[in-house]
Amino acid sequence: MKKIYLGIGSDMGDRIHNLREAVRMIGESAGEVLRSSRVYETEPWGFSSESRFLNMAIVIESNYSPSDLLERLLLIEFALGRIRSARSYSSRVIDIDILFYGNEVITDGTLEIPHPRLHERKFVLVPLCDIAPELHHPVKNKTIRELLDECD
Ligand code: PH2
Ligand code: MG
Ligand code: MG
Repeated sequence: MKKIYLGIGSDMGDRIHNLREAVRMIGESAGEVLRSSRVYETEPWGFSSESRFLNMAIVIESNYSPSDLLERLLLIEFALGRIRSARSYSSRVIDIDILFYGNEVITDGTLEIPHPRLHERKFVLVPLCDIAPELHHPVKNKTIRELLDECD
């Protein structure tokens, strides 16, 4: 069993409902949900938009391989009505990102774990710090709390 940290965000529709449904469906088809962070309202990062996000982080326990897990998370996004746009960042009903997969470092085209931009993003680090302040980033070689302290 691996401990896997996920970041979840929504800035369209009934945002809190979208987060709750995502967590419920992750528990049903991806792994056991061990802990959930609080939910934070955040400004859009990296693009401009009228709407604010709700963001949270959870940790699950699962035996699925990273690619099988990713496939399941994409199916959940799709089931909740996510339509992927050609633009890199845009508003979305739901986004579920794999932040950490155990302490593994994975780079194979579609999958990059740990998530390559998590250390730049307070909307990821703040919720993550709720549930795993001492979690060690295997590439940055720092804890989540340290990464959050350094993030501007
Ligand atoms: N996700 C992005 C880009 N920008 N900004 C906020 N506040 N929250 C997000 O979840 C988010 C974002 C790409 O996935
Ligand atoms: Mg994302
Ligand atoms: Mg994503």
